[in-house]
Amino acid sequence: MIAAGALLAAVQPVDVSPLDCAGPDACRILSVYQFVFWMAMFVLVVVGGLILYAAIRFRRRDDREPPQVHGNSRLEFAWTALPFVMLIFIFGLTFSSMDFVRNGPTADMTIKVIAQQFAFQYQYPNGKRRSDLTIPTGRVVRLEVTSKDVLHAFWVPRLGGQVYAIPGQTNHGWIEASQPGTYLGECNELCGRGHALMQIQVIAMTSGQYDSWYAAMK
Ligand SMILES: [Cu+2]
Repeated sequence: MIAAGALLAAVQPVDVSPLDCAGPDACRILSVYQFVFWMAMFVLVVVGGLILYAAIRFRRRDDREPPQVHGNSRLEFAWTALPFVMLIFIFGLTFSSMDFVRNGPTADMTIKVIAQQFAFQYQYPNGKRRSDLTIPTGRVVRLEVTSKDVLHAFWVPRLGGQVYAIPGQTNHGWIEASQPGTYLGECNELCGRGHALMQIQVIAMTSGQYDSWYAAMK
C-alpha cells in the first residue's frame, strides 16, 4: 500500500491530451474532431433508439404472422438523403481545414526536426542544434521533419498534428503555442528498442524572452 501510494505520488500527471489544445493548429484539428464526434453521437442515439423502439414495440407476442411490408419510398429516401447531407458537412469541414492544418498561415520561422534512434534534434535558422524545441508564443513555426535512419513521427498533441519523419525525405507541418509553457510529446512511430525514450519537449516563451534566448545561443 505504502509503495503504491509513493508510486502514485511520484507520477506527475502529464497533459498530452489533444482534447486540451493549446494553439491554433491543434485547436482546428480538435474542432473537426468534435464536430464529427457529435454527429456520430447523434447517429448512435437515433439509430440505437429506433432499434430499441422497434424491438420493444414490435416484439413477438403470439404466433400470428404480422402484416408483411415491402418498401417505403419516403423512408428509403430519407435514410439515404440524411446521411448524404451529413457526409457533405463532414467532407466540407474536413476539406476546408486540410490546408490550414498541414500548411498553416505564413510561417514566421522554420525549424528543422531531425529524428534518429533515439532522439530528436532541432536545427534553428542560425544552423545551431538543440535537443529541446524552443519556440516563441503566438508565432507560426514551420517544421521540416526528416530522419537519419528509420521511420519516426513527431507529435506534440496539444500544439499540432503528427508529422512523419522519413529518411531521405522532408515532410512539413507547423506548430504554434498560444501561451508560454512546456508541451510534451513523444515519437509516435515504433522505431526500435529505445522508442519509449524518444521524448519531445517544446518550450514556449514570450517573443521577447525567445529573442534573448536565441541571441544567447552558443
Ligand atoms: Cu520512435
